[in-house]
Order: sequence, then structure tokens, then C-alpha cells
Amino acid sequence: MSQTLYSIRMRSARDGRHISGAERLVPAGELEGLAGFLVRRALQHPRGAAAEIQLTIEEIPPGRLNRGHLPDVHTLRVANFRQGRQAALVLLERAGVRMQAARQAIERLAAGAAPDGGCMRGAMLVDARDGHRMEPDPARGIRASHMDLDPAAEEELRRRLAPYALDNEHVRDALVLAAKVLATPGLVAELCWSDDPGYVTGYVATPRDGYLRISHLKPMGDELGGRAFFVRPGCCLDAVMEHLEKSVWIFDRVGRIHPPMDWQG
Ligand code: PML
Repeated sequence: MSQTLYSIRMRSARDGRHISGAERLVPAGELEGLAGFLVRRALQHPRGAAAEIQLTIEEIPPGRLNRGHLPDVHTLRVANFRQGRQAALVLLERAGVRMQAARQAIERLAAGAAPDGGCMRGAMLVDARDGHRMEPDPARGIRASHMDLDPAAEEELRRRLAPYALDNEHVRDALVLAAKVLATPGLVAELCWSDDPGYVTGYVATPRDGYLRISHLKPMGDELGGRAFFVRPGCCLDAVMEHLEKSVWIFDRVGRIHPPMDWQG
């Protein structure tokens, strides 16, 4: 991909409450069609149609572009969300997050991590050792952005996900976001589950094990969800935030997609 790329980002809200967000990196010729698609997506969100929709379009100088690969995907089947959260604890601890820090992050996401008890607009930034939150604004959080798939990699990803019925926007978008998180120096793991009340699967992503989907991380109907990025203690917070929010990444290689397996504890 040698032509100039543009970052296009959509955020939607109602009554000041975040509803949805999406973004892509595309050449100029695709901006118009994509803008329409993102607006439709904001208007048709399961949490209700947006009342405010913000579109931001920004040219990306070629020198800002980084290239990387997607993590391998594993799917762990659990019996219910309680077992799923237990599995998340084990996986986070294996990645170097202290048990207490992992437990606190799960409890915060489950209770609504924003100060008003709702969902944050971005992610919590959590110290992997003592669990304290480091994002400057606990309602906004940190937004991993400016990342996308190369068109050939997107095609390949869709082809590899399809046999497992995983070729949907939740999985593709989350995988690209997790890839950027895993490319961020100083981050040891990510935990996420959706705020979409009908989507109960979440994941833990770690540099060693990749993208570990957990079939249930919340009860069906629950509108609370979000993300926690776990940071290695003592690393430079400004550099972590700058990398997550501003560095530009195109992922041009796809990892392995493993068949689902039961969580063994
Ligand atoms: C989201 O859509 O808000 C997050 C989805 C996380 C899980 C995606 C998956 O099924 O792998």
C-alpha cells in the first residue's frame, strides 16, 4: 500500500453517553463510501441510535506508518461468565499481572469503570503490580486508535475466521486493536469484554499467548463492558499513551486461528 492514507474515525453518543466507535486507515478514494458506512453503523447500534456522531478525517504522512502482524487466536469455551472471569484471572496472572490487580480490573469493568458507574469511552490503564489506575481522565480513558488491516491481510483474516463462524466486526475490530496494544512497549496484557448487551464473549491478549477469546465474560443483557490495558510498573506512562493513541499501524500479516477448546482451568 504505497498511496497516502487517511485515518477516519467515528464516535457516537446520546445524551453525552458513548454509544459506539470505529475507525479505518484508507486511501482518499474510499473516504466517502466509508463515511456513509460508519454513520449507518452509528445509527443502527444495538444500544440505540446515536444522537451525536463525530467523524474525524486526518491525512497520515507515510513516515508515520508502522507495519506489524496480528496475534494468534485461541477460543476457550467456558460454562458461564463466572468461570470465564476465573479463566481471565489465570491468564492475566500468567502474563505477569498480579492476581489482586487483575481481580480489581475485572470488578471495575463489571461495575462500570467510569465515575458515573457506566462504561468508559476508552480503556483503563492499570498498573500490573498494584492495580492502581493511571489514565488521566477516568471517564474518557485511553483510546487505542490509528490502526487497521492491510486489504490483503483483511481478506486472508476473513477467510481464516469464516470456518469457525468468527468472521464478524466484533472479532476483526478487537483483533486489530489487540494487535496494536501488544505492539506497545511496556504493556503486559489487555482484558476486554463488549458493552453490547447481546455479545458476551471477551478476551485476554498477551504478548506470549496471543489473543485468547473467552466464550463468556459477562451475563447476556448486561450493558457494561470495556477494556483494561495492564502496564509494566515503572515504565514511561507518557510514551505508552502516545503510542496507543497516536502511533499509526497497518497489520499486514495474520496469525493462526486455532479451533475452539474447553477451558481446563
Ligand atoms: C467489542 O466488540 O466491543 C469487543 C468484543 C470483544 C470480543 C471479540 C471476540 O469475539 O473475539
